[in-house]
Amino acid sequence: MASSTAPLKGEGSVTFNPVSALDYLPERKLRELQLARLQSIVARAYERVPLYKERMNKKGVEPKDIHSLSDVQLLPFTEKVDLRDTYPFGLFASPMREVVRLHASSGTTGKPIVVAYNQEDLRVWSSVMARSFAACGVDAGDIVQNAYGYGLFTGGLGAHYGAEAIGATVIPISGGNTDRQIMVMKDFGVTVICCTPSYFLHIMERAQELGIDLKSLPLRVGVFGAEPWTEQMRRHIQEHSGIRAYDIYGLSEIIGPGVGIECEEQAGLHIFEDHFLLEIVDPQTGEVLPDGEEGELVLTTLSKLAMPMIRYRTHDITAIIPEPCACGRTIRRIRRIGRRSDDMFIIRGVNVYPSQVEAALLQVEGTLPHYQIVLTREHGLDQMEVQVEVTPEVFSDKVGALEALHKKLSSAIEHTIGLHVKVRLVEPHSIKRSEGKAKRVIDQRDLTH
Ligand code: DLL
Repeated sequence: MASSTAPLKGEGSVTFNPVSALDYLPERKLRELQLARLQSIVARAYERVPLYKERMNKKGVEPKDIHSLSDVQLLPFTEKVDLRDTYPFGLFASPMREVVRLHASSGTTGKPIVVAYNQEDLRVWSSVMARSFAACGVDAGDIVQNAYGYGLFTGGLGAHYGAEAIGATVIPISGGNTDRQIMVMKDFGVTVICCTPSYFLHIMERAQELGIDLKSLPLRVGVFGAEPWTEQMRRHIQEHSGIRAYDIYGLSEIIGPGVGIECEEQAGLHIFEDHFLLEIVDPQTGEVLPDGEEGELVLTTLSKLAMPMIRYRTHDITAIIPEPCACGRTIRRIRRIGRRSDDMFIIRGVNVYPSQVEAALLQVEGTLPHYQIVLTREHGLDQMEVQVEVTPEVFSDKVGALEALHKKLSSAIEHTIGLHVKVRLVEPHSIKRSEGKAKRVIDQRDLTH
């Protein structure tokens, strides 16, 4: 008779081996694997998705023309608007009965974009997320509080299955209800938190108000992503909460979280190159740039079956780090994504990115990392106001301290962006906190005039 602890039929070991050999393949092997997968995914896309076939025919290229990895450059780009134009299911390469999951990402305007997974795609997604957790030192002994939103957003379920795959204990708490997050973190002995960096700031602040010192808890790792954040922000988080904060990157169109992550070196994000082919292109011309140069990240999914993405323009700005990483992984790294080519705004002719403002603010003592940028237009002239919260000590201090701080901030921002802008010091708590992706820029300009 089978013992009661024997696995049931079809039930194997569910625990993923965290040290994935795929992270350490010899360069030549990795490129061979990429090429074989590229050839097969391009053929699949061509045969099954009318938009790809049409575009490739127009460029006079066929799947059989892909002989080397650089032949990817023969292929047409795919853009977010292509997902919108084919809404909801037009880019699917699997019949609906094979599709087992849909996610959607809402844009700022109009209809969301819809993405699809079949069983194999979900397996790949769990495995890249498992490798992501492993890269930042998370393992079966960890208790993971998953505060990414569950639902159509890919963050929740993506992190969930990856953490389960390495055998960690997952708490599927989702985002929001910050007091409960803190109670759970404390009472369940949480060691790993997953959420956006801006939401973690909110958790830190609330914990302090409740008199809970995060440094005294077992919490040791944060897996933060889904929005841009800076090195200065990492430093702030690590210093004030006593954890190691890792940057994780991904996007719904490609798979969700798990396209890349930092390892324990915290020196750039390793991309899981066996599943995602990366290129950096000039955002204006689309021309491929050499390694090390900054440009727009373009990704091709090498194994996604239900919805392959060919040369997808992410609009995320980064660069390939050509040097090998000290951790020994052979999959290459990209620099932290500080900005998108489309989150830039132009003030009086100067290009400004929110991340530049964040970096400048966090250099100055006496402010809190809660800020927003308000754009207005007065008498036809663009105005930019940076609202930043100050610490309660500074706020309750004499006017002198506030004035000195104001001066320091104005000059730090001016120094970084080359423009003199309005700075408004605001009371602690007056800026809306985010539970997911933070909205840093409020554009009140009426651009129709
Ligand atoms: O944000 C997937 C995700 C969930 C990533 C949880 C990491 C953690 P989308 O909602 O489709 O997917 O948004 C994708 O968010 O193109 C970037 O502009 C931005 N983004 C994601 N991760 C980072 C990051 C998820 N680590 C878009 N740094 C991407 C900077 C990021 N920006």
